[in-house]
Amino acid sequence: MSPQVQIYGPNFSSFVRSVRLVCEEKGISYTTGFTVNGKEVPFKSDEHFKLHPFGKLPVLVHDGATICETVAICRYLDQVFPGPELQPADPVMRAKHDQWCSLIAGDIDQAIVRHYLLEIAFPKGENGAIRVDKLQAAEPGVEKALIVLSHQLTDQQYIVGDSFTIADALLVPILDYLVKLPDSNRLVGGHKVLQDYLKRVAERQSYQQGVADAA
Ligand SMILES: N[C@@H](CCC(=O)N[C@@H](CS)C(=O)NCC(=O)O)C(=O)O
Repeated sequence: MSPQVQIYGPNFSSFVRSVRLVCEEKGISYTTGFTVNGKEVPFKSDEHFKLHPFGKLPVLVHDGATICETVAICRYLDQVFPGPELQPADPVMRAKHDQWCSLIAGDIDQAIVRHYLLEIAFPKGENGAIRVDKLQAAEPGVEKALIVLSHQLTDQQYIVGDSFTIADALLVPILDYLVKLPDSNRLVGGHKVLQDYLKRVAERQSYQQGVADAA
């Protein structure tokens, strides 16, 4: 088995960062970018749609296989590579873990990244202005997501217990972008549990190399 994987996608993508985090946690060597097997594959090109039917990122390339969808990629990496297990072994805990992966890569990503952060990062208003009405409309969804996450993290270190899992790898890049906003205190200031969680995560080497150095 090849010890190295390719992650198709840019380092600024929150989902690419999730895969980077998993690689860092497990000690897997990886590359990122728009090259697949030495060939440039432009975003949304026909070649890209062959890798992901909806032209999304990331896509994993490993040993002749291509795998799309972040959760599937992370589970594959956890299964085939040695290193710390990033999913609980107990069936109920595994199901709870999968439940949180689904919630984070689905509803929580939609509320925080797609509806809120992307409006700030890639504004679509007149002359490239941020559409303040869109941000205001998205804020209740962000607040709801933060309440749900705070509740889940109240009595435990990580999303499904006291060990870092794939669910955390999915969540950390999202929250990391949110707390780096200039007015993040307005949204995250009341969620000490989440701030403590991010402090804990930032002490991990995987965060430094998988997220902070990806900037
Ligand atoms: N369901 C996909 C979603 C991935 C996704 O939305 N990725 C973003 C980048 S972070 C993307 O590809 N955006 C381009 C688009 O939606 O066309 C997954 O979990 O991997």
